Amino acid sequence: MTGFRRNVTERTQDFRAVGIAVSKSASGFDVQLPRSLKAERRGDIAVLFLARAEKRNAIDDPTVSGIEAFFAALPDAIKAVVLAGEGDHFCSGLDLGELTSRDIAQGIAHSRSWHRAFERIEFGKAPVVAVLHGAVVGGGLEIAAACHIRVAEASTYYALPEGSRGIFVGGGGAVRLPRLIGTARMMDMMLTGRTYGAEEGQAIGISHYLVPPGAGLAKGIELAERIAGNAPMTNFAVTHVLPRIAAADPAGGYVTEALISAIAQGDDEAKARLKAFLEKRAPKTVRN
Ligand code: 1HE
Repeated sequence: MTGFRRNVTERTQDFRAVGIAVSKSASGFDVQLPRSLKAERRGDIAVLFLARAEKRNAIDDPTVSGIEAFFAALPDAIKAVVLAGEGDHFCSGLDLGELTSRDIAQGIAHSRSWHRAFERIEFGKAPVVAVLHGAVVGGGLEIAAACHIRVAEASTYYALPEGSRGIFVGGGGAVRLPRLIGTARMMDMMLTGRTYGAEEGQAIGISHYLVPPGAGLAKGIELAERIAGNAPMTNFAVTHVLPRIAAADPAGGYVTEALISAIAQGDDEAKARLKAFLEKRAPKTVRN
């Protein structure tokens, strides 16, 4: 049994313990997803849809567990993932209906379950491109922030309505969003209910790409295909090591950078790609 297969088996037992059925699904993934999630495979790209449009893709407990299970069991052959939402909105955040019955200890456990699931996105096996449209609010913005690349359609808007609901972010937003947009902007969004439209979101760095209505998925897949074409070691270095270097003290960061750059460079894939360039078989770096 390979290491990866063994990990999946162990995780499978964990997911059975929390009530997620695990089996080889029709779409070719090792996870039976809750009804609120749908997965498709397009070659070496996986597309995961938040599929609870009737509740504006509000994230309930089965969805959180399903996200964790999906990313944990991602096949080795999948080189990049696209995360999108069905219906008119990407995601309306936490399922507010579940909130009223939780005590404090359950609230902590719930927040930690989001942390685990989103950590699987941020530090998983493959880079993730989020395709955003409509409401990207509360936990919706938190899950978008856990992805590596964000494509926003023109209908996208961002909000953190936690302030007005009497709650606080709990899906890692307090860590990820200040890094993305700054603590001051996040404070403004939470204290005053300020929203940002798609163009403003692009200007302040929430999204990397701004596209016309309906063009998000195609753009997300195009980017995922480009990502999938990179050397796996480079994708690992960018998604797992770069954020750790960025969060490290500079002295530790420089050493880690030297180590990972030597590791990437020493990989056969890097050698083959450099040789291809020097032999004029690889594309030049031109403006795209
Ligand atoms: C929901 C949710 C939800 C919709 N939880 N059920 N998030 C929010 O505070 C945002 C709350 N949602 C909204 O403000 C609006 O629904 C939207 C602007 C996103 C969309 O409006 P609209 O007019 O298209 O839909 P709707 O009529 O408001 O909602 C349709 C249904 O979805 C309706 O249920 P129905 O049974 O009456 O049909 C809504 O109740 C339901 N719905 N959003 C539960 N969020 C880890 S901590 C994270 C903390 C947070 O995320 S706080 C932010 C929560």
